[in-house]
Amino acid sequence: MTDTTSLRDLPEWKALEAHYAKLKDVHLRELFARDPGRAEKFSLEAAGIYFDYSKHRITAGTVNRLCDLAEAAGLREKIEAMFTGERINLTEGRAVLHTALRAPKSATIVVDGENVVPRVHAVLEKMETFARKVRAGEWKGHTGKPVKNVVNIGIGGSDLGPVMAYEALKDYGDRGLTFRFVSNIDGTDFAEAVMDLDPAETLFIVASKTFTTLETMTNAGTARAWALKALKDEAAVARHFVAVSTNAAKVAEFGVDTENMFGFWDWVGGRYSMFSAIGLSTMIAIGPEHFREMLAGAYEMDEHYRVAPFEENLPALMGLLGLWYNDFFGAQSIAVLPYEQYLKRFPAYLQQLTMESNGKRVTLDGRAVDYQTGQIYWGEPGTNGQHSFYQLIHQGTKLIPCDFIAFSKTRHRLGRHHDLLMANVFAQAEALAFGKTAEELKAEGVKDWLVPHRTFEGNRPSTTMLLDALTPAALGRLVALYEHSVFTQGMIWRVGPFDQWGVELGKALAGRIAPELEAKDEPRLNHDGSTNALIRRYRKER
Ligand code: G6Q
Repeated sequence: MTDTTSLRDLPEWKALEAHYAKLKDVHLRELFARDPGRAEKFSLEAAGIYFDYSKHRITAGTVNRLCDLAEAAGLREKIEAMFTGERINLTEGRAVLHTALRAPKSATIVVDGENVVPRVHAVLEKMETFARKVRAGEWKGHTGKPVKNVVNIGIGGSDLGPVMAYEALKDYGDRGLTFRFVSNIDGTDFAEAVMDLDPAETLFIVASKTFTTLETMTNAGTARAWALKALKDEAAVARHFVAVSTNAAKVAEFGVDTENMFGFWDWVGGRYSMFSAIGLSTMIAIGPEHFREMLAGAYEMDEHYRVAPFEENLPALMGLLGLWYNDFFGAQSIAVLPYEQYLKRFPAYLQQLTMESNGKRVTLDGRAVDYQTGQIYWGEPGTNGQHSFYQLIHQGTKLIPCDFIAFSKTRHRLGRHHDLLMANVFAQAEALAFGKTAEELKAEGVKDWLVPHRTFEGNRPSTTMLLDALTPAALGRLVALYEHSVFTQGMIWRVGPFDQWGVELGKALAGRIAPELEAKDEPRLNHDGSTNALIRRYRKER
């Protein structure tokens, strides 16, 4: 494949276009009626995930053609390039090695002539020693009281993974410890997080890859002032603050002893960093053994992605199915619907992972794309979503493929709750796919004028992922599944999933306006009329 031709000129893309034209009006009812073996044919089990994709608007021919496109895009070689540490993050000149974070100690992954695996494991061991001390009450605060509260200060990739994992695995956690996550520059976030905490028992983890991010550094400064106001001694900083960063110089400048710094590397992207030292809060919450299980789960998915043929490869299939709807059916979004309360932050986590990665409009060689790239990911845990936005998915005018995520076992077997929860997830996927026809309604005696309102078109696609239980390993597998699905799509769309210039823009823009808001004398404003007026009004009212 030469990059001078558009993706849309590839014969494999054209084959999909022609195939789409034939399949677009075929109903899932018909596809299931035609093939009694469809459910078996289009379901897979790998790395502990039963992946039912039979309720998608596909045939065996669709899967073959999508896999041909992946081959033509050089996906196989690109996967290998990522896993072996090539600098595939071109715009930042970096390797992309979040997979090295979960590689076993015996693995060898070389970047710039150095095997990075021993460094990964050295940090893991340092985290473990620290986590054990905090969990055992041996990490004492400045006044000698053991630490009971852990506050993670970070934003974006340094927040969403840790808070999601904490919530997901809360029931594996030490309930004697309190965890809070502060991310927003809005002072309310910090104020509310510490309101009921005793500074003498509180440990702050300042998590920032760069240690320059405005929100995090502002919150960290506020945290230091809050702690010192009570503890009244600069020396307390060493007992109440630890840092997770790639930037030792900045950490030292902030006043954290670099002995209490947990490092990672430029080849770990922020939104891919929850398995690095950025996961320190997770490890303190669930303990080192469970953290290792989470890593092992992710590694299992990594190995599956690396070796399985695309037709049997969960992340590849997931990415290709997303692309099928995005680029051929014109679907703009995907709903992620975990039927598991502990995964309540999973959709928010995925939004960053997917949209910051593939929300790009130019290819890696800088040409504007002439096809759709990154989809909008959104969702809420079931069954709550059913009483809110599912209406639009069932009967609205938009096509929204759904990812249902469910678990056969619950941590809380209370009466019929779990069976009812599962009944709901199965029923939703069934109703979306098969709908309810006017004939069926009439046969039920529904009055004619009501029939259009109560008709469900169906033919709304979904994947159902069924896992045994939400364990640390299962969470690791799920996260790696989505990470690699994003990679699959990014490589086919030819975009760079590992940079985020849009985020950098935000960082720069706010820096320009802040002094204008804070200036004593009326500043000379050079923005557009709207922005100037907003700034003036705020200055008057603040
Ligand atoms: C993630 C993004 C972004 C980043 C935050 C925090 O991929 O780069 O969300 O994680 O901006 O950055 P720091 O960790 O450097 O504070």
